[in-house]
Amino acid sequence: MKMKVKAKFLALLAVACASATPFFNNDIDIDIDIYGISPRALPNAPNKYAPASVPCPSVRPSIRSASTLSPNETAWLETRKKEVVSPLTSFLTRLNITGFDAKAYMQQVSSNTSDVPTIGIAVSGGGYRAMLNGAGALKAFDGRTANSTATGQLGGLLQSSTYLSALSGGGWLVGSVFINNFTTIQALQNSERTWDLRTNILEGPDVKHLQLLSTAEYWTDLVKAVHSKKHAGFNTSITDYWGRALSYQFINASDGGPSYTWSSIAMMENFKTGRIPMPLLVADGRNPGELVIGSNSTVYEFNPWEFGTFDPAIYAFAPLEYLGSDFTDTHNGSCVRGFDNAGFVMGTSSSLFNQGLLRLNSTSIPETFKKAIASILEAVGQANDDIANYPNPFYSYSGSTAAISSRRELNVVDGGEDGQNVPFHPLIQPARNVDVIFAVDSTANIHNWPNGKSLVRTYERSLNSTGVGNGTAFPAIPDTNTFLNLGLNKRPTFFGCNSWNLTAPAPLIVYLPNAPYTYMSNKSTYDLSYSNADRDAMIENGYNVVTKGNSTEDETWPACVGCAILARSAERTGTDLPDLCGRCFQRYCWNGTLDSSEVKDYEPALLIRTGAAGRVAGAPWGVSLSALVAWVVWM
Ligand SMILES: *[C@@H]1O[C@H](CO)[C@@H](O)[C@H](O)[C@H]1NC(C)=O
Ligand SMILES: *[C@@H]1O[C@H](CO)[C@@H](O)[C@H](O)[C@H]1NC(C)=O
Ligand SMILES: *[C@@H]1O[C@H](CO)[C@@H](O)[C@H](O)[C@H]1NC(C)=O
Ligand SMILES: *[C@@H]1O[C@H](CO)[C@@H](O)[C@H](O)[C@H]1NC(C)=O
Ligand SMILES: *[C@@H]1O[C@H](CO)[C@@H](O)[C@H](O)[C@H]1NC(C)=O
Ligand SMILES: *[C@@H]1O[C@H](CO)[C@@H](O)[C@H](O)[C@H]1NC(C)=O
Ligand SMILES: *[C@@H]1O[C@H](CO)[C@@H](O)[C@H](O)[C@H]1NC(C)=O
Ligand SMILES: *[C@@H]1O[C@H](CO)[C@@H](O)[C@H](O)[C@H]1NC(C)=O
Ligand SMILES: *[C@@H]1O[C@H](CO)[C@@H](O)[C@H](O)[C@H]1NC(C)=O
Ligand SMILES: *[C@@H]1O[C@H](CO)[C@@H](O)[C@H](O)[C@H]1NC(C)=O
Ligand SMILES: *[C@@H]1O[C@H](CO)[C@@H](O)[C@H](O)[C@H]1NC(C)=O
Ligand SMILES: CC(=O)N[C@H]1CO[C@H](CO)[C@@H](O)[C@@H]1O
Repeated sequence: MKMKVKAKFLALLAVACASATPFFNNDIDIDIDIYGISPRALPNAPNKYAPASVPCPSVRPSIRSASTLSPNETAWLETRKKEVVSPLTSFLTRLNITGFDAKAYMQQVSSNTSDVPTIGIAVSGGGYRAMLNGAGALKAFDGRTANSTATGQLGGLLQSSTYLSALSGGGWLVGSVFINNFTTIQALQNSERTWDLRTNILEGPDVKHLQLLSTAEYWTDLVKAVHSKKHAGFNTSITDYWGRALSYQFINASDGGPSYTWSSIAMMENFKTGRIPMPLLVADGRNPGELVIGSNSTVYEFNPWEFGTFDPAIYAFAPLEYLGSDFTDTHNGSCVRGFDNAGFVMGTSSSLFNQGLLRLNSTSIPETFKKAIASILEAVGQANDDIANYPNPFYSYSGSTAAISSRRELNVVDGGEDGQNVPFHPLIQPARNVDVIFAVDSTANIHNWPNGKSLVRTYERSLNSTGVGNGTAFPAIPDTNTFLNLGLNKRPTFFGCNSWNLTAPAPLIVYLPNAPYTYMSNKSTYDLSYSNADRDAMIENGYNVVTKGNSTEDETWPACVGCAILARSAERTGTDLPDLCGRCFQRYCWNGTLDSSEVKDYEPALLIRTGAAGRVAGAPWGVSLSALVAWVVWM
């Protein structure tokens, strides 16, 4: 059976490749809202997936130093800061912080926007597990979710946030939400054209009856798109195929929306007017043959306007819309647009999964099929199969190191490869002044549960403040054994409660580790298909993780979330928080205690065993079936 599945797929690949041309005649690109999701931002690329030369705008796009935020972000923040006042006031009021007049406080601080709490949300990587667990968190934080504004729930936090960062599988979540016009998780679940994870991504979407798309046609489309980029003169890599494939699952548009760009988010009406948070995707830098370790990686961000990094090796940003252009001082030709394809950006941040595509080739399959694959995926060395090729925007940029400025190409890899799998980096930049970060961690450390390692990595990196940390600060984080021994990976934990114990201003971290509330959500990172029931149970579990089972585990949890949000702001304004907050910090803050003794194992059981989700989790089929599917396809 195993062989048969592979052979079938490879045969289709061969067909797609050999007979590519006849399929290349349906260029109709229609986006009609027939599935309940509004058409999203802007399909504004000049030539679909292929980047194209365009006249440069009157002010030539250029590289700028990272010493300040971009003028675009600075202007947007002004707008956003005013917009969050109303949702944050309602949210804090609903949280029922006894002894604290949220309305009066918000009224007081709204006269000076720098006193208003700046909230960030960070969603970790970890494949579909991370996407779905993160989706549960966002669904719980989203005031548009049914019942989320009821007592004991956290709806409204998303509307009160300024930043939403993600990487890898978390990036699939954030990309799905933003590219589809800041849609809701429920809409992504309901739509027939998004988040259908029942079929493996290699076979294409299971909407054949709607799109008349067979697996062969699907692959033909992927190949056609990537070749169009190549013919436009750009180096391609496996990440291009991967990004195209992801788009069919995440972008609600014909042919996986080849014209949607990440930079078009900046042009969305609700974003421009500051009504939704700013999305940030994270990726790492790595040159061929190099190792990236947490303490010396270059961490890039894609924000709606720019691509670049605050790290000292580059310390610069390039205009995202014009990525692929020649930014050297002497250049005066045309510019390039359309390089920042939304799927390609999501694919870049999750390029670790490219290895799945390659593994197919390294088996005992007939030679003809291997050749077909080789011509599709191109010959890349095993060591570089996770690399996304970018024309180096920092080529000859004098502010970057010689190792960077001398390269024509920039190699960008999965944002989790340095072990910092929770994308704190953009949110701990001093220029952004974030007060509190809700960190949703779905990392696979021990039996696919997190053990705090991602936080340890970010903490260690921040300790080299004059080096690679470049002025960032992070609260003290204990070792991973302490996480397990004290159960800090099982329930929400706050880090950095005592700002006097910090070496420099740093946000308070509300750590929200993936844990089994109503479902055993420790699915393998390489589980690449989920039934709708499993998908929804994962999302519901994520919802319960961040709300502590809608506060059934602790009825003061919502108020404690409020205290965490207010902590830094109250300090700035010299405001005393009520006794309730003191009790919250006593309960949820890590207080410096260590227990580093060796941990034998960690296999938690379900916390809440009620409802349909609990029953699904109890059935052995849920886990073994998806594991089997993954094995059949990938091994
Ligand atoms: C995006 O969503 C907003 C809010 O729901 C809506 O007002 C707007 O019309 C939508 N934009 C598009 C292009 O569909
Ligand atoms: C970013 O700011 C520049 C001016 O500083 C402006 O020309 C450009 O239109 C802005 N970009 C967006 C997407 O708003
Ligand atoms: C608010 O909290 C108090 C105790 O701190 C509790 O008595 C009251 O019922 C709560 N109100 C709501 C609406 O949950
Ligand atoms: C606004 O608040 C910040 C931080 O609390 C303070 O530094 C600044 O002086 C205030 N600005 C005004 C105009 O009061
Ligand atoms: C919302 O709450 C109502 C009343 O408690 C309940 O009937 C309904 O099923 C809930 N909806 C969801 C989506 O939980
Ligand atoms: C990071 O450290 C490793 C091991 O010391 C080294 O091989 C690599 O070149 C370094 N990478 C960067 C970006 O400095
Ligand atoms: C896959 O196998 C073919 C045939 O053996 C080979 O030519 C090609 O280089 C391989 N591709 C990769 C990416 O290893
Ligand atoms: C700090 O970073 C600098 C530059 O990246 C590096 O040379 C130095 O070895 C680092 N120090 C530590 C203690 O890691
Ligand atoms: C919490 O509320 C959400 C949405 O109403 C629901 O899906 C979930 O099952 C609830 N959790 C518990 C433990 O009842
Ligand atoms: C710190 O927390 C540990 C458990 O995590 C607890 O045993 C200890 O009593 C706490 N210490 C203080 C001073 O609160
Ligand atoms: C306070 O800071 C020290 C030194 O950075 C650290 O070892 C300790 O764990 C911190 N305590 C808390 C509660 O964060
Ligand atoms: C705060 C801090 O150390 N900033 C430095 C970050 O890196 C750039 C480039 O090396 C320096 O110019 C900044 O001073």
